[in-house]
Amino acid sequence: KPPPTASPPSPATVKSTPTIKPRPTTTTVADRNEPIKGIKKAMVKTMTQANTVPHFTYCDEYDMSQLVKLRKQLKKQNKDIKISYLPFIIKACSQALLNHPILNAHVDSKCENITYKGSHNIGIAMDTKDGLLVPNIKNVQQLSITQIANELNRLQQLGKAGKLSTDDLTGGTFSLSNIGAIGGTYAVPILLLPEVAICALGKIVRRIVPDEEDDESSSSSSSDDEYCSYSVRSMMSASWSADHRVIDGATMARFSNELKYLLENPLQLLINQ
Ligand code: CAO
Repeated sequence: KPPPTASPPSPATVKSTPTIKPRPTTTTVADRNEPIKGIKKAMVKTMTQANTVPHFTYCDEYDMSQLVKLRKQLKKQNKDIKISYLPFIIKACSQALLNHPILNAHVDSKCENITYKGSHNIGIAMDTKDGLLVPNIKNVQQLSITQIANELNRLQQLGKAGKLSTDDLTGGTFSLSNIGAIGGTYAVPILLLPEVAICALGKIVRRIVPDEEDDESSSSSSSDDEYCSYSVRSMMSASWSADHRVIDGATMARFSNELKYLLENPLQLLINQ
């Protein structure tokens, strides 16, 4: 008799301490075959196609300390609010895209035309009970951070229930994959064609980071010939993949610098929204 199929844990329940299964009592367990169908089959097709496009990956780290503080304050003042980091990141991406419309574009299958998309329909990779799905939040450029949070919660609930609609799953123009919600520092994401850019966000981790300028409030250590001041910061990696046929590294770097500025100065993000 084949062993029961384990359904993947829902992302919100995945904690850093995994549940380790006890050692099996039987000496051998039979192999099990499973046909690849449904969403998994769709993933075979989309990923294989995407892998024919020359990608490059660009990585940076963003200091999320101020945003972590801001979200903590918000949650303290509004006990019922469900807001993760993603709504801020999604809004910041949209604000940065306004200056870099080439990253919110589609390329046709023969790579003969670029369509600069008018709406920022930002796709969010979701680890749903059916597997990897990427629903998108429509017209992010017009939404407030709270509206984005509500929409994200709606999509997450539908994903959990296996009820995402075709409308939710189509029309994306740019994508984010928050693998850090589960764990991990870096991931090389694969494009979701015909989009031209996608980012994998790592887990926000507290790290000792040297200060750029001397800051009397921070801790310090000294060695024989070197003085260094440092702080404990909440750092997040961002790994971008882009379609290298139409996007160059400099464009990606400029966009990422702008996003970094907005996330590291969240008041700027709030003023602009
Ligand atoms: N670093 C640290 N903490 C994070 C985090 C990160 N990068 N991302 C989320 N968290 C925190 C949230 O703030 C939340 O904490 P609180 O309970 O204190 O509010 C908790 O982790 C759970 O977050 P969440 O998963 O409910 O919410 P989210 O909006 O950040 O992400 C979703 C939603 C659907 C994108 C996510 O659950 C998910 O499925 N991620 C996996 C994506 C994936 O599989 N990518 C790979 C694609 S390629 O195979």
